[in-house]
Amino acid sequence: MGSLSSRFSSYSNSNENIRVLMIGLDGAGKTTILDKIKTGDFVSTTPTIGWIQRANVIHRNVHFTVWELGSQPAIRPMWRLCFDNTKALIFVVDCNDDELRDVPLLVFANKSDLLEESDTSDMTCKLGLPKIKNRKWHVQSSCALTGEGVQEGLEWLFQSLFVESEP
Ligand code: G3D
Ligand code: MG
Repeated sequence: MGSLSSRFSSYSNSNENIRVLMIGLDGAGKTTILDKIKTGDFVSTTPTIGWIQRANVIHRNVHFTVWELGSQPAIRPMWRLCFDNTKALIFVVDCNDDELRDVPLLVFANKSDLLEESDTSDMTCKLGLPKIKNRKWHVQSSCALTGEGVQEGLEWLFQSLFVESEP
């Protein structure tokens, strides 16, 4: 593996496209972000193709292709078709979603059986969860195959919904 600068220059000196997938709930603003990318000064536009939309962008001399994937349940099985050679993922959240604004957030750090250590603190920081102040959140290590951690996660939800909110 090369250094950061050599990897950067190999991308910026080539015509290789960095493939990025953009997902998120319906209405989160994905298409708007994609449109913004398309109408920027440094962007070439491309047509919409059904459940998937694309925008090309050159940022710091590197070519990115951002694909917005539709989020309807019928479409989600097709996401996997786009995974090949994907280098990054963008997840768009509507931070003004009033209906979900205060609800507790449970993150299952699943497939913990595939890790030697199931320490979730690193992932918790990478997800930026400690910065969330307006809702309760919890990361639960789990293995859905054995059920390990699943009940614990539900118990946390129960506690945060019914016990801790009691006067
Ligand atoms: P999606 O592609 O994720 O389904 P869209 O979402 O890009 O279609 O956006 C859904 C709605 O959110 C649109 O409004 C859009 O204008 C609005 N929207 C997107 N980004 C923002 C933002 O940053 N701020 C605000 N205030 N609205 C935003 P409509 O009314 O067209 O449904
Ligand atoms: Mg859209």
